[in-house]
Amino acid sequence: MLTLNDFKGKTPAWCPGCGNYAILKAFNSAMVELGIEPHMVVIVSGIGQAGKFPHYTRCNTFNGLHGRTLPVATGIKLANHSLVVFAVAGDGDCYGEGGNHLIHAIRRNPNIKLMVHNNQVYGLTKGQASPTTSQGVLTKAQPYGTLSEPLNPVALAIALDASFVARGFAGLPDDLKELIKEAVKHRGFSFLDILQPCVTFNRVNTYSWYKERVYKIELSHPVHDRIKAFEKALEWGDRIPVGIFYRKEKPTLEEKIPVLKNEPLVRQKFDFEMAKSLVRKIKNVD
Ligand SMILES: Cc1ncc(C[n+]2csc(CCOP(=O)(O)OP(=O)(O)O)c2C)c(N)n1
Ligand code: SF4
Repeated sequence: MLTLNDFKGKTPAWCPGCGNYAILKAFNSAMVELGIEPHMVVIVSGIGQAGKFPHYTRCNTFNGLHGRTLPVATGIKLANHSLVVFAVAGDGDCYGEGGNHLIHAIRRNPNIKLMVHNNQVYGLTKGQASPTTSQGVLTKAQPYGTLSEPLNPVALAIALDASFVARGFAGLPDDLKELIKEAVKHRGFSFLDILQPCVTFNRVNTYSWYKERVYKIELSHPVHDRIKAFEKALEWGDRIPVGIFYRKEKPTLEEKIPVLKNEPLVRQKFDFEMAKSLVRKIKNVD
């Protein structure tokens, strides 16, 4: 029987109290409860505090360039779609450096699970403003206040008609675990924005700041209604909703590719003669 010990990785080097610990525990517990063994999982990350996540659990991992988690995760899923593929990123990593990849991953709808550790700062590089920092917030790099308006990632995902859009909070770890389980069970691209207090560099969006505002989305919320989901996504301020905003059934990228119908690409026999003839055709030597 699977236990949390099966997912035990290296000891985290995160600051004591960092919201990342709760996300790690919620992830490991979700895998145990779903009965998914570590060798069936691949976690892809980029650079940052969130980017270290795969080292602290025990699964297959790929730690790549800042902002490039989604194309790598998509490639892995296409090579072997029997694996459970996660992309893990910080808000800077996913909404800043990797923002363009987020848009196109949503359009393609690969069956991969994205967890964004949204601490509203660039944590690893000492707390400068990220795309989700509120306007006016002072940081060491923005001593006169952040100039730009913040990005609303949940509203963006719904506007792009993503097939699963949810927001979790590190201060509600049991609910977060359930959201991760729902994201895994969803057939298609699952987008999970996770509010993660950075206790060292974000002195505005603290645990208590969130606890005063975060509320769970009502059971009556119609998750298949895109307009209602969008209205809910625009709530940010005195009240911040967490839970599943939007859900839609649509074909995944893998399902749209005929060659993947029979079995994962990685198990298919490579037809060397056909490859040679294709190369000849491309080079125009036939
Ligand atoms: C292309 C590129 N730009 C900038 C950096 C420098 N850099 C490394 S980590 C980091 C911040 C990471 O912040 P975020 O993605 O929000 O993750 P967190 O550390 O907060 O989890 C930056 C800017 C880099 N490594 N590569
Ligand atoms: S700097 Fe912030 S995000 Fe990084 S480990 Fe410390 S508390 Fe966590």
